[in-house]
Amino acid sequence: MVAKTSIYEPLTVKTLPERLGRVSSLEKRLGADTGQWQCKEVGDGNLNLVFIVSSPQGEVIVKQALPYVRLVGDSWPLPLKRAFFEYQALVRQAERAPGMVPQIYHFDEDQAIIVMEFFSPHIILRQKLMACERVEGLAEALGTFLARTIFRGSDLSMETAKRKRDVALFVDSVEINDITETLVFSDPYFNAERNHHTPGLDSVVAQLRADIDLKVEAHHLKAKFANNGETMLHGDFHTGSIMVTETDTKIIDPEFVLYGPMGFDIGMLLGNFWMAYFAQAGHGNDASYRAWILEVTEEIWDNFVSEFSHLWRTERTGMLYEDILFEGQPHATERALKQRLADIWEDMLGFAGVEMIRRTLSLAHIAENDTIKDEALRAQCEARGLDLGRQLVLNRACIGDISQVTDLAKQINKGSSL
Ligand code: SR1
Ligand code: MG
Repeated sequence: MVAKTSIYEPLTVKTLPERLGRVSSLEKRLGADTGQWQCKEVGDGNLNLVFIVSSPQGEVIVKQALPYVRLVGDSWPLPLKRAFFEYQALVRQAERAPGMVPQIYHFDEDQAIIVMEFFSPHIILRQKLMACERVEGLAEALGTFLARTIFRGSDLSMETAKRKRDVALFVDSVEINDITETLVFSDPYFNAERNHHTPGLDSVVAQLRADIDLKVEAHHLKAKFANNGETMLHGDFHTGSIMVTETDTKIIDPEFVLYGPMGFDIGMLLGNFWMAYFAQAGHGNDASYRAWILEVTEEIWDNFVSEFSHLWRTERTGMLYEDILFEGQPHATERALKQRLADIWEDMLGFAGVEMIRRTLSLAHIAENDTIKDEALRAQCEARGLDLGRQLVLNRACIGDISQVTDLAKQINKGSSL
């Protein structure tokens, strides 16, 4: 029997009700009368179409991949299969960290469409950080999510054949991985075509690109990213992939999913918090709010360590550090756990550093900096981020704990990195 396929066509607010009106899972949530459906295209990311579809009965999100990078246009083609990888990632994240990611209502592979739960009244965390608003329980939610997905997607937990099949599945996301490999680890270190930066940074950028040690270290991190498939990562875990209310935290958008090093998601996340900290000078600049951002970074790491350690002690069912070799002897694995955490810590610092550099010099920047209208002030905030990013990459083996990064960030924030 030949599989049924349908020719891909991008949705519009006009065609969506008619095209999705007969999907039973949508009918169940929105009602059968598509005349009552309201569609709004809200995609503000770099890649996809995103619609909020509402009716008197309910609301859903409809996300559709475009066959190119939306930020750049059709001169940069990008395969639709990323929707398939996102779908597969969401299924796995929901199993490993229940309640943290949107429920999937419908998936159409040919049309690259995922229909999923709409989180309301949540907003993107980046917006919250720019509005200087706190989120209760943020660090605990993020640290725990990271530990659960990182631990449970690895050989520490999974049945090894299953993990190997997953590695093979996600390794096919070549073009998406290429975006990260290029934009994060290579482009910032030379005058790449898609780069751009705030003009006031010219001399800092020249110094940074002349820093061969930095380039070499960034490339060691690239090798680790590309060749060290330790666990299933979200792959794009910045503050734009997190939705929050005052008291609730959810994770979205894992289309950059890949098997990679355990420190990557945490590094990307903390790097984005540290940039948000420096950007505060352009968003209210309240000392207690700045302190809160740094507290959150410390607590994310602490929560990650504590949940990861708990899972290590209670759920180590995979082929690594088997019970029979350790507790069974009896030789506790505490030493091995400490060493694994030390490796993750060092990688995390390096990935945070390269993320801070790429979000300032490469293609996709962060709203916290982009929305600072005063160019001189923006350059100062960005220069401080570059300063910390560079130090994290170069000195990652000598930074002992997270309070040292907090102190360094505070010290950099007092001076001029220009
Ligand atoms: C061309 S895509 C640029 C960036 O947007 C995504 O959110 C990822 O962060 C990617 O690096
Ligand atoms: Mg995204």
